[in-house]
Order: sequence, then C-alpha cells, then structure tokens
Amino acid sequence: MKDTFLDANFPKTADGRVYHLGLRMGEVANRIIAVGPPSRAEDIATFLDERSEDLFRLTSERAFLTITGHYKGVPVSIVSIGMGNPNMDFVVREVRECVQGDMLMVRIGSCGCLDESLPVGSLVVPSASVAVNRNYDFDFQSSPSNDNAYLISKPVIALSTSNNAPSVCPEPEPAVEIKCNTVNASADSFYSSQGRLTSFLDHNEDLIERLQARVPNLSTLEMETFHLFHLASVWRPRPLEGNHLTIPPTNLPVDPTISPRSSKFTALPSSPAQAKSINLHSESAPAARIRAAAVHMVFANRITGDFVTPERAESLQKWAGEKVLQALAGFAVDASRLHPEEGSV
Ligand code: R1P
Ligand code: URA
Repeated sequence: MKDTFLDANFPKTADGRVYHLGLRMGEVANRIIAVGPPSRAEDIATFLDERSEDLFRLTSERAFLTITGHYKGVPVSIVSIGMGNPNMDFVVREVRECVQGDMLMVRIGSCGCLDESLPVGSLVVPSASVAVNRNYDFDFQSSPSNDNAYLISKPVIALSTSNNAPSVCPEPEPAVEIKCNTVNASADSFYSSQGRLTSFLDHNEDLIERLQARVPNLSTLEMETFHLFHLASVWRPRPLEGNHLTIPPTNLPVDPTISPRSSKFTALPSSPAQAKSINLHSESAPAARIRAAAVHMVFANRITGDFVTPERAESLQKWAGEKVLQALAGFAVDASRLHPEEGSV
C-alpha cells in the first residue's frame, strides 16, 4: 500500500482516491461498461473517440483497470473488474463514490448457456437474475441427499428494463444470434454452484436440473450480474447526492493533470453552456439512481458441451462492446442527474 488513507469506514486519500480502484471524482464517467479481463476493456476502448495514448487509464494496486474517454462525444468509462461478486461489490460501491447523479453500468461478461438452441458465440441479454450460493451449513462430507446444498435466491430485475428505459438489447444481425429478456443465475463459483463436476464433494450432480425446475426462462450462468442488479436496486442517494448546490463545482477535484498517476486525459470537461444547462438549484430534481444491465456472451454451452474459440470470443466482445457503447451513449439522462462536470447528454 503506497497511499495514506484517512477514514476506516470508507477509506479515501486526502485527494479523494478510493481504496481499491484508486480513482477519484472526475476520473470515471457516469456511463460505465464493466468487463472481466483487461484485454476485453482494451478491445472495447478501441471504439472510443480518443487515440489510445490519449485515454485516461489507471490500473489500481488491486488490478482494477479503468479506461475513461468519450464515445461519440459522450463520456464513458470501461472498467476491468476481474471475477466474482466481491469484485463487483468493490466496483459498484467505489465508482458510486466517484460520480454524482445517475450512474449507468452495463456488464459485458462471458457465460455458460443452458439453452441448447443458442450456439457458442451468441449473445443473451437477461432482464432478471437469481443468485446461487453454496450453503456452507449443508453437510458436504456425509449428507446422503443433495437437498439444500445450494441456496437459490428470488430474482432481481435489471433496472434498465424498468421504468420504460431503453434496452441494451441490440438489433438482431445475421452474424450474431441474440436472445433478450431471459433470466440469469449468478453463482459463487465457476465450478460447484454452476453444476460442474470436479474432485470435490460438491453435491451438485443434479444442480442444473434443480435450477431449471425452480427458475423459469433460466438461460445463462455466470458470476457477477445478480450482485450488480441487487446493488443498483438498493442504492439510495445520501442527502448531498443530487443537490449539486451544496458542492460548488469549483471545489471538485476533477483535474487529473495534478495527479502523478494520470495520463493526458482531461477528464469530463464542461463548457459554460453545459454548466448553465444543469439545474444546480433544483430542489425538485428526481433523485439520482443506478441503472444496471448485462450482456452475456455465450462462451460455453452447458447442454451441447461446446466452448467458444478465441477468435470468436474476441470478435464477439468487440461487437457487443460497440453495441453497448451505442446504447449507453443513447441513454437519455436528465442533465440535473449527471455530474456537473460531465455536462449534458
Ligand atoms: C469465469 O470464467 C468468469 O467469466 C465470466 C464469469 O462471470 C466469471 O467472471 O465473466 P467474465 O467473462 O466477465 O469474467
Ligand atoms: N463464465 C462462467 O461463469 N461460466 C461459464 O460457463 C462460462 C463463462
């Protein structure tokens, strides 16, 4: 650990950097794509307006990579989050601390697919997700049955699909099969709680059948979407959020050029006209919220046993990345609900 952190509850440096992502206000946009590996983040970043060397890029000590730039003039960030719910938790909570107003996060992740009709290389856009967790109180060593070895939660919905918000479901194209409005299951393991058989006593031989019987329209298995949707659904602005009056824009630490860790990206500039269009004084502005969605790339078909090729995986993540950038840039967000420095959409 190189930096000094000031607060044990939500550790931040004196200049406002969060503990695990290393970011501070102004370095991450309100519109975010969350991906697993850094190579996927770099692939998607090739669609941003800036030349690669002009993008803001920060790899934290904990290996979270944030790339910030613009897509067709709209500020966006792409964050490589690694794997699993704990990492999604760090990203949603710490990014939330570094933006004001609405936050839009779309996960582009690989998945295992339970729909035999969807070949590897397809896309699935779930509108809801359940959590599947190992039940640590179950007797894994000697139970004669598999009942209750895994806990299956109630579904949580993608907030992008509620309130008549635009969908991230791309228009179908011959090259990519797409299925929307399915249900996802986010598991706490790639192996046991996704029904894979290994050398451990996991009591999961019939887990996929149990999941299918319990969750109608279940289509994908992966590891982060449920937690993203859940956090988005339970976030509430603190009293200062959404009331930009109380935080004078001139005091915001948005100039990354003063940071020794930042690149040439001049983050989220606002023109005077844009600043005026933001209703800083509005008492009646709707409360800020987090909207979340997920696009799942079928890397494994669990019914046919097929696994995607590296070439197909790369072309698919680029295709999906560009479609999600288009969708994110097209989300209409009231300017009063964006960070003042980000300006209007
Ligand atoms: C497991 O291989 C990883 O792949 C999936 C799972 O959710 C898990 O993170 O997503 P990513 O491709 O986004 O990492
Ligand atoms: N990611 C997962 O979590 N599961 C799969 O089967 C493939 C990718």
